[in-house]
Formats: sequence, structure tokens, C-alpha cells
Amino acid sequence: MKKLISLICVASLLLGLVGCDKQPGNTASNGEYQPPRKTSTYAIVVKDRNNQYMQSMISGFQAACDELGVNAISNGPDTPSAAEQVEIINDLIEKEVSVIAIAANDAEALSPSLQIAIDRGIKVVSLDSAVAASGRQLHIQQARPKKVGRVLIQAAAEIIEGSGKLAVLSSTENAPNQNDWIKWMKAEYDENPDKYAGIEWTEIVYGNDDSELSQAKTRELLEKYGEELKIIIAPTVVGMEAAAKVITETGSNTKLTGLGLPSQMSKYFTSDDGICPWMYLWNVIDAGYLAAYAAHALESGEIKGDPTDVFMAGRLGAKVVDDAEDGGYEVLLGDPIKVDKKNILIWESAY
Ligand code: RAM
Repeated sequence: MKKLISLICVASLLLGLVGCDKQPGNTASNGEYQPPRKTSTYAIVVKDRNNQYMQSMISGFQAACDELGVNAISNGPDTPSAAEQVEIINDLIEKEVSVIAIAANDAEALSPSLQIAIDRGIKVVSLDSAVAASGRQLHIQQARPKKVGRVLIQAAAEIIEGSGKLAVLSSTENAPNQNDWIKWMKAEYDENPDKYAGIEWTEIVYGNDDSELSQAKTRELLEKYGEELKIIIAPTVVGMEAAAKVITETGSNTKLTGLGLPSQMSKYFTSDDGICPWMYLWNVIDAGYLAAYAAHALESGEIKGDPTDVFMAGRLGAKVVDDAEDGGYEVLLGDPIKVDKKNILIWESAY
């Protein structure tokens, strides 16, 4: 069968037909491949531009756009503000971009503007942090929120051997992704009272993905609960780095886990009994890369964005559209990756 498909491809190429080469482009009359003209502009809008995580996501998005032969532009506020994201969306609608890929600072607040974008024919996908189902065509889900939330509190319990106080250092109060993960952490905690009997869930504090504020919030937690605070879970890379810094500076015995960037966290993974024995993340670059391919599949008509639709996502291979927890549709990147002392050196040079 494979042989037959290859033969058809070769024959088609010889006849100057398109469609069998993996790269989008054209075959000129002399048979030579010509890259497509860059007529489409794909925009990625991040939560905030000062976050290294967002910059890595942009780089993956741009790499995919280069492969697809489309223009890539990126934007985002200086701080994680939904109101500023709305202004950016409105500007992109004016500019008549082909695609908006957005990491939402608020699920609902962005929806009306994004609906206008969709009505004007712009393909809209969210990534990293989902916009409400009504304001997008697809969400690029880095890992199932249920898995992320459960695995974080399971890790915390294991690290502190089932006993002591726990606190959560999050990003902003309205962040769709962090709130989703915290919801599942809490569900895991509440559904398993025996397992977590020795652990007291104290409170959630918000550092707004601002390093200074996140450090201040960590200091407050350490002062308030003292040595009884056995662990902080930070489901944000900014929070992770800030908490690690403060715990190290103060010499506290409080442990840390969460979602951290290997490049920022590797210096805290120097010994087995270090402040952060292990944490989780996913391939941030791939999240951006997948968003561009998913949007391209929508734009080219390869998919409509319905469940079970399948498209080719470049080096990531075939990806399938699935139902999302929020009632919309999504494309899953993979599972949360456990990052520990052994493998952090592999990841730290990438992101
Ligand atoms: C922060 C951002 C982002 C989140 C990561 C883990 O940098 O809030 O949305 O996915 O952490």
C-alpha cells in the first residue's frame, strides 16, 4: 500500500501536481519546489511578554510559521492584563491577520472580541491558558488539567511524606490555566481524605506572575506559618523561581514543587534533598509550534475543528481534535513531564 502511495506521489510530482510534498508550497512548471508566498499573517498573543515561558512559546510558534511559509507576529502586555489583551486583539482584527493564537489572562473577558475576530474569518485558537469555548475554535492543551492538578498535589504529599502544612503560590486570580489546575489539586485533596489526612491545605496566594510580588508573597507565607509550612506548590514558572529564591535566601526548610522552567530552576536541583526534589512541565516550544499548525489546519480547510478531526502538525506528527473539559474542543500536546535532578540538564538548554 505504502509503495502504491509513493508511486502516486512521484507520478503526481512528475506531472507537476501538488499535494504530495509535506511542506505547503507549489511546484513550478519546471518541477522545482517553490516556497509559498507569505500572504497570511499569524499572530500569537501571550499573557505577558516579560515571562521567559511565553518567549519560548513564541519561538515554537515562529518556527512552525517559518515551516508553513506564513508571517508570524507576536504581542502581549507587559503584565498579565486581560484588558490590554482585548486592545491587542482589536488591533489585530483591524490589521486583518489570518490567525490569532492567544494565551488568555481571563477566560470570559476576551471572548466578545475574539468572537468578532471569528465572525470576520480570522481563525482563533487559544494555547497554554484557555479562552472560553465561545471565543475560540480550538484550544491547544499542553496536558490534561486534571492530570496536572492531581500530579502536583500527589508530588507535594510524597515530598513531605504525608504530613505538614501546604500553601499554593499562583499567578493571577483570574488565570484560566492556574485556576483549572488548582481546582483539580483541590479535588484530589478533598476526594482522598485518608491519603491527605496529615496535610493541611492552608491558602492560595497570588503573585501575578510578577517576580517581586511573588517573592513578597513567599516571604509572607514563610513568616506566617514558619517551620510548619512544609511545602509550597507554585503552578507558575514565575512563582517557582521566586519561591526558590526566597526559600534559599532565608534558609527555610520549606520544600517546593510545581511547574517550573528547567533553565530557571536547574541551580536549585543540585542535591537530592534540595528545596525542590522534582517538578513538572511540558515542552513549551512544542505548545507554540502545535498552535500554529492547528491554526493552519483550520485556515487551509484541512480540518473544521470538530472532534476526531485529524491534521498533520509538522515534526509532531498527526494530531486529533478532542472534546475539552470546558465544553469546547481542544488538541492535546501530551502528558506533564516530571523534571528531576537527573533529567533537568537535558531540558535546561531548551527552555
Ligand atoms: C507561567 C504562566 C503560564 C503557565 C506556566 C506554567 O509562566 O502563567 O501560563 O503555563 O507558568
